[in-house]
Amino acid sequence: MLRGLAGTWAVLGALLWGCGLALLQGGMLYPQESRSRERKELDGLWKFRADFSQNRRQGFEQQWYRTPLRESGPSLDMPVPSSFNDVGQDGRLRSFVGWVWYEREAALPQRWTEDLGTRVVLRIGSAHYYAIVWVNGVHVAEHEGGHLPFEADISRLVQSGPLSSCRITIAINNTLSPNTLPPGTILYKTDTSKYPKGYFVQNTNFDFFNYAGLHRTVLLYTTPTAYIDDITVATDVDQDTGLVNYQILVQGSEHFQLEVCLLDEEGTVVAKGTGGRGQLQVPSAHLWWPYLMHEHPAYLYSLEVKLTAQTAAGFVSDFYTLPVGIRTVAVTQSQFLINGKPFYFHGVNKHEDADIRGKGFDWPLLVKDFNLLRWLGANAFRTSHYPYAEEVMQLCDRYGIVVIDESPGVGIVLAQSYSNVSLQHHLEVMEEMVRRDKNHPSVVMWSVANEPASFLKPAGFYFKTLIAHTKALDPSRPVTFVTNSNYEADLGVPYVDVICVNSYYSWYHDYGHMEVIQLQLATQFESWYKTYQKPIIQSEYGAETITGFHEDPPLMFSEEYQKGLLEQYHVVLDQKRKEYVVGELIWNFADFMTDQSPQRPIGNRKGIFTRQRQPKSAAFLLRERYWKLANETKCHRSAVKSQCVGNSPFTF
Ligand code: GCB
Repeated sequence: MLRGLAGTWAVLGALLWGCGLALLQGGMLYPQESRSRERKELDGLWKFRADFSQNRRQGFEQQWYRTPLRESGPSLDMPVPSSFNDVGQDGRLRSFVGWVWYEREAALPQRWTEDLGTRVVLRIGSAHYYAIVWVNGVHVAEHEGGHLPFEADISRLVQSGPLSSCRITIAINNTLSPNTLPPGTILYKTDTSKYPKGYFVQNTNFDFFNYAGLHRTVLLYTTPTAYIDDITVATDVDQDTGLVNYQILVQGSEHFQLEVCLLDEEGTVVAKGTGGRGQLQVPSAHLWWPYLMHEHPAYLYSLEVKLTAQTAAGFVSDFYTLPVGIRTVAVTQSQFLINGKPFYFHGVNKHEDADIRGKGFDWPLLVKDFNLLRWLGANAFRTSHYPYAEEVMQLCDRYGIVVIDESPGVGIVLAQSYSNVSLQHHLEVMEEMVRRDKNHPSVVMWSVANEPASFLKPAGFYFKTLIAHTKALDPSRPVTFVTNSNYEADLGVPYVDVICVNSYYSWYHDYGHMEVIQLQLATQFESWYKTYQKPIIQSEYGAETITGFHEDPPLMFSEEYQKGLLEQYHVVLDQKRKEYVVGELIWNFADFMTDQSPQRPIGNRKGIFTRQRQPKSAAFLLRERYWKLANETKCHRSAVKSQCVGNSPFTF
């Protein structure tokens, strides 16, 4: 039964396409400029105030959203996008839990406020965690969840009077409870001999700092009042013909025409269609291949969509262009196939994390990270442990970096976090995530969670429901969650397509004993495979390493120990990848910030790069390995084996 599920999955995917995503209300297309659309970023300095009052509710009691923030008290300058935690000198703000208030005046182009045929939308890329938004004191949106975008149509508000600007106020609460994703608990310390009155701490069960604030761009954009609300593409390949199945949703008019046009990278039209749903056929299609798997990886077509709609004001047009990569994904009992060829994930786990800005989006950091990934020869990463910025996904599409797209379901370990309330929220988060990322060819698998207590009784129903829901939303991709439970006790793994397993042999146990790694890792793989006959990814492994610490023979925390531990893993990975192991993702790409604890010397140091993105010795080891693996893949496929010489990074 289990084996059957994995095997038929690819076929079912194609058949079910079109029924998927029915549950989602409305689209969340990336806001882009076009002939019919403008965008105005509101990045820069915002006014900011943390509500330090005892109950953290002074802002609501005094209605800070009603008037400019400067009128209700002092405020700070706060950069957006950025976490608020690390930019100041006030230690209380770094660890603040509760409501913070952001405010910004935006000047609006005259046409936006006067042309009633224009729709003005406020879009917030990521506000961690719960956000309430007002425009000119009027409540316009509320959103739960820190890593996915949300929007409000503010046309009526900005077009109802002679306005040239609008005041945007956003209150954000970073408190995590057993029902949020990720979950957390607030613990009140009531022993007055030890703690002041009302003292509480935020506890979490994940290993990264709970940075908060406006982490991604806040912007205003326009569309006509009749507009392209959503586009869904799912691609397939028949012999050498690429098939692009598309579905387009329109809002604002019932009387409209849609024209679609697919262009290749040279700008030549290769296929055309009309209507809200259809299939485009591309003879001799250039497929989207992962980095290092093809001479021309990451080939992207452009799907140009034109809407012509009748509105009360006459005919309007809307234009949207979606990058499209034609590729297939399938899973067998022992392989992960991209375009029908075995794909081996050799890559990293990441975090959105850096000095000062915390989780704030930053272009230089992003470009540096992608340059490092390509230098390393990494062909994949997992968005551990939450969805990353949309711009990250776009670069993955463009560079051919394959993504396991993970939800913020990290640290689900309390019984309460398996309640119906939690499950309902998790289902909604998956809807938002699939809605946002469904069209990225780089995304090849959804991960619904990381290291949940999947041995607890309710975990079976929880993961069965969650995975089924995700598959209903998107039948075209496999679904997994990342486990560290025992293979006999795990109640969620029966429902995944690929088993992703984390282990830290000779790190969290058998400290210093690297000699046990090979046996323990081989046992791990064999146990899982014998039980499930599904492909396996080593989704985390690694060792804490303080850059510049050297010990030979290797001791824990030294660069030599990190290298040595990795080498032991690689011996077994090299055996098992010939059988059913389909990937290895190092923990972690770079050092990152965590909560303070005796095990974390200013954050987690398992990066192969420092937090400032400088390589540790292990980075060079992995670089050699990843390029070698890439060369091997190429050699397997190459008709002329003599083209593959040596293992040097520079032969590819
Ligand atoms: C894990 C977690 C990851 C941690 C890592 C560690 O298993 O998935 O979030 O940071 O271990 O370093 O302990």
